Amino acid sequence: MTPLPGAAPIGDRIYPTLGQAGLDVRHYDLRLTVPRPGTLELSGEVTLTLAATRPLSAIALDYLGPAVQEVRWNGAVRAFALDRAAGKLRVTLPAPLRPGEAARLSVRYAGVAAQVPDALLPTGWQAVPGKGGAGGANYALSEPAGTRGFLPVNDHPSDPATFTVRVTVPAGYTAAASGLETGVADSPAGRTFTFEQAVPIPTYALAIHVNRFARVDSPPVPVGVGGAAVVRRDYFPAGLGSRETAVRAPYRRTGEVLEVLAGWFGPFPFAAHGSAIVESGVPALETATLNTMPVQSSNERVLVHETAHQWFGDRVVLADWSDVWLNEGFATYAELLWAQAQGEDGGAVVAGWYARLAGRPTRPLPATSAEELFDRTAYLRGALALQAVRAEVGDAAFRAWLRAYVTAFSGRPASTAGLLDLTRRELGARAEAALRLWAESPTLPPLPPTAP
Ligand code: LEU
Repeated sequence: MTPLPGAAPIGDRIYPTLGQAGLDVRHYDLRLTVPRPGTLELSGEVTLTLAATRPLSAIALDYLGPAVQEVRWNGAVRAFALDRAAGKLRVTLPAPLRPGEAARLSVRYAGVAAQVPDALLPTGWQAVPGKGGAGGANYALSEPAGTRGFLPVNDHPSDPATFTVRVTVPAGYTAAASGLETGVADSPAGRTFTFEQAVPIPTYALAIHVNRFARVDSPPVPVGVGGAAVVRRDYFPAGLGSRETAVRAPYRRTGEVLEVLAGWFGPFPFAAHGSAIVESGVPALETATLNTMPVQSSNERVLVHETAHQWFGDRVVLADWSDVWLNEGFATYAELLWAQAQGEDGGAVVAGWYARLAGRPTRPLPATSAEELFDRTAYLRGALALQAVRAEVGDAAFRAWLRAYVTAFSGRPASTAGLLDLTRRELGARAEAALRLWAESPTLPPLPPTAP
């Protein structure tokens, strides 16, 4: 189907249908009701505050979720077309939206959330049925493009936005979401938890959890922007039984993890940080301010990895999914920085990464298919590329370069080309060449040295 004029997708190299070119969603104000946790039933009302970077005659949001009941444009009811095959909710505008104008688009919907299939796993809204008559749980696990299964969005990381999320759940349940909790209110519909995510994040990084949780608050750590105190809270499912002590243990070190990583990457970019633990066999995900952590991934290494993604992925955002190594390589590299801060042998970590790549097919860092996005190249070759830069310039310049990258690309789409340019400017041609070899060579470059 040809897109409406003025509603072309962004043109992602891996997911060419995602997003709308020229659309800039500034804010999502979401009310979500989860009437029966553990099922996929939900209803939602979302108002997008949006702007255009080129004249738009129509809005085409990514959406695969429950039936749409009503769409409003600046408060007035408006016709819409739900194109299930294309995964788009299209609204033709009464007059083109011009650059510099802001508008509000509201969507009301209810029914059953769709799981969005991807190369690795079903993404989007997840349901964990309760055991033995007990209530179940729900959470979002949306990388790369699952948010559209339960929320109409401009579902591409190059358009990060702020969020207000209000989640209404039955009595006895707790909702958690990205950002600071700003209110809890009871009504006949249940209990409503409100969260403000005041710094823009990509749509896939939005955390939403519903469960019978124990919330554990910990002392804030002053590693935020300008020394701001970062609020800390973790959510543990009730009923972990004999596993509880082991599952909770790594999260006691979240404050130290923040301190070590902020020492390298610069201030923590958000107002809060912690983790919400889920009981299902999914991979961990770096949902903003609240890592989504499966029980079986509840260890320090994964906690460090997902926490590093708060800088790389959640604050520094991707221009294109093909460059996802910029997320995974930096987050994997953080595992080495943490190990070294614990007095461990960094050389062994780096050699271990290299051994897992040697003697197998390899590829340049930019991915060319969805199957490649989360492979060993993205994680391990990505991390080794950073070690090659560090080996070239030493720790002090490497630290300054990491911070310069975060500063230059906070809330701005990053790419391999952008990082190479920044490297040349900050560190010179030799460091750029070292990085470029790892980014572009069809073969595996030699093992970079590790200082003792
Ligand atoms: N970004 C995740 C990670 O931290 C992986 C994703 C496939 C859920 O490794």
